[in-house]
Amino acid sequence: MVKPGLTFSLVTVILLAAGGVTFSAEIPQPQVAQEESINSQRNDPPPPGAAHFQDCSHLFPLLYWTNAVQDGVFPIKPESSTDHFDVYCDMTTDGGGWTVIQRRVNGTLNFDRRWADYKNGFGRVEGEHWLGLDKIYNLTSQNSYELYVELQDWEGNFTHAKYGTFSIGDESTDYTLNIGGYSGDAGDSISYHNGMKFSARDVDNDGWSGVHCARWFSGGWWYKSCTNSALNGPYYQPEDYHGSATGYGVYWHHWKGTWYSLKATKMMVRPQNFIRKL
Ligand SMILES: *[C@@H]1O[C@H](CO)[C@@H](O)[C@H](O)[C@H]1NC(C)=O
Ligand SMILES: *[C@@H]1O[C@H](CO)[C@@H](O)[C@H](O)[C@H]1NC(C)=O
Ligand SMILES: *[C@@H]1O[C@H](CO)[C@@H](O)[C@H](O)[C@H]1NC(C)=O
Ligand SMILES: [Ca+2]
Repeated sequence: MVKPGLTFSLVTVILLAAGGVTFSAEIPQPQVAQEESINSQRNDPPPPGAAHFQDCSHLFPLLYWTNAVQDGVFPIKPESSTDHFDVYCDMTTDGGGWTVIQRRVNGTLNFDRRWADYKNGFGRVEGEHWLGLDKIYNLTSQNSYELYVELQDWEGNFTHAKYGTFSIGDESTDYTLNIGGYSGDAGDSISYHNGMKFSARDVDNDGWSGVHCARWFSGGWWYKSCTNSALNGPYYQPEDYHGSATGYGVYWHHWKGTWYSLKATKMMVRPQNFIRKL
């Protein structure tokens, strides 16, 4: 079934159908310094058809029809965005169609950053990155979105938390979090933050006067007083982490308790009305 209004060119279909090649290789990538790839707007013309996709869920049917469903990097253009930008699409987890907004895998990227970086995004979408609050706002304001949080510990266990409602406000609201409808097996460590503004190491919008939660937890988040989760917290190898003696790491209270720093995290969004069966 084709979504009304979904348009793409035959050229794109043929490229994607060619198979055996990664998608990111088929779509020209800008040659930019590692830390700057998310910040730089792409001024090159979008690949044929690509700019019509508002998020990864809109791209999913095309991959499905061409028997080419797999994760990869694609350019998208939310309705309100002036230009297209690259995102990582998770097309395999829980039915696919997910646009990744945050990813930790090995601690290569520093997440203890200022407001401007959290606003604009940092890292490379192929690896560790924060997509950026403006882009997350533009994505989640064009439809009703859900959030999927995937977590991994150091013993190879995966778990997840899913939220049926997820959006953030624009910068005039300090990217206020709107979240609810938890399900999953990770435990709910974000609902506590519903309605909170975003904070970073140079901006204290949390709910605890006298404490700067973003500095204490060393990463941007929607802190209250202070938090049940800090997925942008400092990354530790297991041999370097000694619980309370070390301090908070990549933190999700309701799965592993307070003094455990996770190995990997992924946050991703998808419209609530996404239907996998075509
Ligand atoms: C987000 O949308 C606003 C319009 O609401 C637009 O001015 C801005 O450029 C967009 N930002 C991004 C990163 O797409
Ligand atoms: C960390 O992960 C990224 C993305 O998968 C990869 O490019 C990079 O080489 C890794 N770095 C280390 C030190 O393992
Ligand atoms: C993680 O996996 C290990 C072994 O692989 C298992 O013993 C342990 O119970 C698991 N822990 C959780 C929290 O799932
Ligand atoms: Ca405070």
